[in-house]
Amino acid sequence: MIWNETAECMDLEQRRELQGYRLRDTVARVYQNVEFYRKKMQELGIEPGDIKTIDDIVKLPFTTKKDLRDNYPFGLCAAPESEFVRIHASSGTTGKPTAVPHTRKDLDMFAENVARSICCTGGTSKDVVQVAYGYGLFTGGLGLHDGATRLGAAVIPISGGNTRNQLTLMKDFKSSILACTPSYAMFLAEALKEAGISPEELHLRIGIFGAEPWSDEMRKKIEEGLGLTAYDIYGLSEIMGPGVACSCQYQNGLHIAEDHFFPEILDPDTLQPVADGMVGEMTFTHLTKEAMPLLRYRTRDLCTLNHEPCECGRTNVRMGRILGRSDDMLIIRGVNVFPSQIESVLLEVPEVSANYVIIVDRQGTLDTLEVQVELDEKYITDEMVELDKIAKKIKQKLDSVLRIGVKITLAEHKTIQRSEGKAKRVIDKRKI
Ligand code: DLL
Repeated sequence: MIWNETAECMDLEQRRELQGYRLRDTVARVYQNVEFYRKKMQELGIEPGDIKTIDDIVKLPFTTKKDLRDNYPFGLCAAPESEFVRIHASSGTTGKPTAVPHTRKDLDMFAENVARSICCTGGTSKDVVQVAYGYGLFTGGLGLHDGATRLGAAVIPISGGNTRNQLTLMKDFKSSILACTPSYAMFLAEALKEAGISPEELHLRIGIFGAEPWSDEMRKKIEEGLGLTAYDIYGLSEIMGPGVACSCQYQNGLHIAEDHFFPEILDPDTLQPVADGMVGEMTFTHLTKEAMPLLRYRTRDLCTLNHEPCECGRTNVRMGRILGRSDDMLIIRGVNVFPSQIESVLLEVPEVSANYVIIVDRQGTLDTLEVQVELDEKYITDEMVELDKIAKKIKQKLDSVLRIGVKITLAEHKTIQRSEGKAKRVIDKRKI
């Protein structure tokens, strides 16, 4: 089912026209109402009249997380505060949070886009959606909640945590869709097994997972553990929340709601667009946002774009899985390392589980990289020779993928901390 066929299957030229029309409107509004953008555009020597088609987007200034912090809380808003109906906030790793207000129309657009995403995964009004993302300032809980409600599905607003209860309600209320972070989905799969419940006893058929990087290998493990088909949902508070993009049944990228958020993939150094299939930084421009429309917001998320039509019938552009963030890319002895590369290797090794932590340190002037990974419970053995063999196998694979030496530490089952929300998988002691 396609939720909004007109928008999602639109003829490409027609869509570009719509995007151009909406961009002109957005630029005129921010020029009129937001001093920050007026000044930036004046510095670049451009006026709203210079933006005629969507291709003119390249003339516009960029926006960064720092700009949001410098103008905290409402300095970048284009609508009066009296029109705000909800204010979300995202906590940064440093300093002040970022405030993200929404008008009534913004929340409507948010719910519409999440409903579209749920449909993209095959969800319908007959589904029972267990929303195990956190509710609150984080957009995961309320975002999925409003989207599922818009679709007409039944919502179980359980939020994250309370794992035992999650399993009980999942079984008793016949949840057919589970929405949470992929790391929490893994944890729920483990808890299910421990409780002696087989996935066949449940009614789960779809998982809508996102908010943190994960891999195709992790997807397969979750699907197996929970007996469902898992989909990737992407988004960020500054742009909206979940539902900016979502994967479809073909599992080959995430369709972006590009009639609302115009994506560009840029080389993070030159800020020039890169070709389809090349990795770069995802940048979004709001096309319909009222409260705080952002121009060319640099997300720091690294991924690819694919403009090829999709077999599902949607014509909107697809983004690849997030490979990492340019700001949490680790540079170890000069080599760029993404945690997702490490995860992909670990998940190919059947003797270990998907619970791992990456520890980066410095000895003297030399960076060190250690990966602690739990043994899968099926492979528990006290034989040192066996353990040594497993560690060596992982080390060889990782050394060749990353091209730097890695220390592997095998941990006993259930000794690495689990997470109910976004997992913290990297400890960089060099920064402490
Ligand atoms: O994580 C919104 C969200 C909620 C998305 C629920 C999906 C599901 P923030 O807390 O502002 O918003 O964090 C945004 O999380 O820039 C990415 O780095 C990361 N992220 C979000 N979705 C994915 C995903 C929400 N599917 C930041 N894969 C983004 C990888 C993701 N990373």
